[in-house]
Amino acid sequence: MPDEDKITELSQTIETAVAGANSLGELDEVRVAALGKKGSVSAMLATLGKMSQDERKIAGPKINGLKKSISALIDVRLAELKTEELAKRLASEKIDVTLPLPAAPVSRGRIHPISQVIDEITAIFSDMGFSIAEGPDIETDYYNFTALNFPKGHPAREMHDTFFFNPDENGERKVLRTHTSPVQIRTMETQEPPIRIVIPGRTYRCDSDQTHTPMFHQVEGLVIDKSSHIGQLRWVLEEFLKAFFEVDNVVTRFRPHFFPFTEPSMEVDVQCDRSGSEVKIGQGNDWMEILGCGMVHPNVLRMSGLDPEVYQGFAWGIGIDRLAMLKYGMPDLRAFFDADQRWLDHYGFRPLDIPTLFGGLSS
Ligand code: 2NL
Repeated sequence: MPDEDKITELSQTIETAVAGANSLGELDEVRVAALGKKGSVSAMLATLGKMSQDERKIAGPKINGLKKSISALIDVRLAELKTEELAKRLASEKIDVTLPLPAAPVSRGRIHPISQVIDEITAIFSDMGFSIAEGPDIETDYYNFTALNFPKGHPAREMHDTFFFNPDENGERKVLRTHTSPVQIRTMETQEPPIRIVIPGRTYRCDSDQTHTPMFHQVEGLVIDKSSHIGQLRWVLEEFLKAFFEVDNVVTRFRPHFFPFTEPSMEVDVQCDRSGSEVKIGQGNDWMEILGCGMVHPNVLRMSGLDPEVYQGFAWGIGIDRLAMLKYGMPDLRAFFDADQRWLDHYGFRPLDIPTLFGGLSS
């Protein structure tokens, strides 16, 4: 049986340790060493089991008393230490509420000019009643060429600087689409006219120099109805150009051209002013080629399951990257794909400034 002295001695040792604990961590160590499963007080309590009943009657209340008093002591010291730590924090942590807030991630990020221009273009055409369509970047030879009236073996297939995949077991080569036109073919195959769609997306040609990148962006449009005509084509394109360049007037010039998928085919120039450092659309005496268009070739309609005696339509294609360079005065196409944070900080757009016709496209 532990005698009175031993209990007093243990009590004093623990009291000293509690008083000497100068942090919450240290105090917890003292608590575990005394009251924990393997603690000194617990060990003393365990000796009760080996005592006779008479001994236990005397020793029991004493050891339990020790446990209680130590517990209470620890609680008091705990409260003291907490108060001290809070006082220390209050003294050391000061907030200057007059400092400017650091920008939240959502406002620090920037939208790439190409994404911005795609959003602007889709906002304009949506407002005119067009739907937005998308399709795969990897296409079959059929959707990229055959269905678009490129005859098999026609040099135009090579002229597109196509990226070909290795032939499969049937000898068929998939391609990276050289234009977004395959999406129009897929739409004509599956949807009943009237069709009014625009297709923004990535396109690929094996070409790389100051004005060409192997991956670039295109937006194409397609309208199919029973009486679609070139007058409507011209209206749609001019309305688009005015809205996109945010000017009241554009003057266009339609020149005859050749594309396999349209007949007649045209290239469109816009009047512009090149006298300053930037090209200005809607004024001046120069011309600049901006897009290609035409009436959908009867062969293309037929191959997509539409009767050219019933339906006719028009289509156009525009390079998005050049449109972005023109509108936002970015001189070098290659910078678009350099992922240079400084460039993006300068030319990028704020994420919450979503382009709308009523709110302003680029304001
Ligand atoms: C250009 C010319 C053009 C089209 C794209 C098209 C698509 C179908 C049928 C007929 Cl499915 N045409 N697309 C038509 C004319 C021109 O793009 O120079 N783009 C940058």
